[in-house]
Amino acid sequence: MERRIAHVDMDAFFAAIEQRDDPSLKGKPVIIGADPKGGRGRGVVSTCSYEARKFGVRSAMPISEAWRRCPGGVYLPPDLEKYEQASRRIREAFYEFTPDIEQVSIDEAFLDITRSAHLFGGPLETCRRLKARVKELTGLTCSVGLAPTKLAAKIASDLRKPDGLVEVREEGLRAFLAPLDISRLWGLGPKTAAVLRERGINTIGALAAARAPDLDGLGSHGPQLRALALGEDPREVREEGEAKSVGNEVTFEKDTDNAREIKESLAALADKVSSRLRAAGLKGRTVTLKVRLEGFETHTRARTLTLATNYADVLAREALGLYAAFDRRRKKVRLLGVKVSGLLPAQEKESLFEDEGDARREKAHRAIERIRGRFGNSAIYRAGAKKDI
Ligand code: TTP
Ligand code: MG
Repeated sequence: MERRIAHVDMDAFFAAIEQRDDPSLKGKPVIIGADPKGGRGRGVVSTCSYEARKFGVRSAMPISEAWRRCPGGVYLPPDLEKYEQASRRIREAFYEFTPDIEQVSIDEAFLDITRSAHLFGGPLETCRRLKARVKELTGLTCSVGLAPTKLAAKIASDLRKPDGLVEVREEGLRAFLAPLDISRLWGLGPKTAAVLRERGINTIGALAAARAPDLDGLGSHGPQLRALALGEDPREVREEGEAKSVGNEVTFEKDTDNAREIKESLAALADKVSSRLRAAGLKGRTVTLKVRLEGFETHTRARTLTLATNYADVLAREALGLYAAFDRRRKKVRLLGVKVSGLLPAQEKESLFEDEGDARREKAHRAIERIRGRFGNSAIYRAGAKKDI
C-alpha cells in the first residue's frame, strides 16, 4: 500500500508570530535575532519574514550583514516561550489527524496519514484541512508536502512556500526527484557533493542513473545515496534519532578568552536549556557544546550520557567538561551554545536505580521554578550562572 506521509513546516515561523501579534508589522521586513546595534551587532539572524528575504536576509546570517542588506527592517529579539506555545498548539492540531507524528523541530513535523486519511476525505483533503486547522488555532500559515516517502515529503513542503501544498504520488516519485539538485538529499555532505559534481553528477536523476564506477570511493554511502535518488526511502515516521533538540546560544559582545566569563555563560546556557526542557516535559541524553571562534570558525563537541537528564547542574557540568577538553588554539571565543538531543519524556524511567542525587535535584529545581514563576526569571540564579542570557 502506498504510504502517505505529510511534512509540515511553518512559514517564517518566529517572524510570522510577531507579525500576527502586532498587525503594524504585516507586510514589513521583520528580522528576528540578535540586537543589530546599528550594524555593529555581533549575533546572528534566527529567521526573517518573506518581505525581508527579498533583501537577501537569511537565517544564521550575521546580524550586521542583515543590517547592511536591510537597514529599514524591523529588528526584534526572539521570544522563545511564545514560539514554544505556538508550537504546542500546532502539535495539538496534528493530533486531530493522526497519532503518528514525528516532531522534527519547533516548527516542523512528519505525519503518517496513511491509515487516517480516509476519515478526512483522502490524503490531499486531509492536508488541506490540517492547514486550515493550524491557521484556525494559531493564525499562522504552514507549507505541506505529501508524498510516499519522508525525503520527498520534506522536499515537497519546501517547494511552494509560503502557504504551499504539494502532492507527490508513487508513480511520479522518480520524475519528481530527478531534476532536483543533489544537495536536496539527506545525509549528503558538502564533501560528497563536491566529489559527485566533479564526476558530472549534479541532479538526483543523474545520481539515480549513475553506474558503480561513478560511486567509487563513497563507501557504503554510495549505494545508500543512489537508493534515495531512486526514491527508495523506507524510513518510518517516528524513527529514532531524528534531529530533535533543545538548545540555546550566546554571542559575546567582544570575542573573549576570559575563563570566568566563559564558565558563567556555559552555566547560564545550561540553566536556560534545563528550564526549557523541563517546561516541555522532556529530558535528553546527548549534550552538545558549540564553540564559534574568532573569524567564525565553528566547532561542536558532544557527549552521550548513560541516563537522560534535564537538570541544570548536570548539563552545566557536561558543558564545562566538553569545553575544558576543547583546544581553541589560543583563539578567542565568539559564540557558545549548549544543546540537548536524544529527547524522551521526562517521566520515563530508564533505570531501577535512580541516581541518589535525583530526588534532591528535583526538589531544588522545583523550588527555583516556583520562585521564578512568582517573581520572574532573574529573581534567582543558580550558583555559577549569575547571568542573563
Ligand atoms: P525554519 O523552518 O528553517 O525557518 P522559518 O520557519 O522561519 O521559515 P520557512 O518559511 O523557510 O520555513 O526554522 C524554524 C524556526 O527556527 C525559525 O522561524 C527560527 C528558528 N531558526 C533559528 O533560530 N536559527 C536558524 O538558523 C534556523 C534555520 C531557524
Ligand atoms: Mg519553517
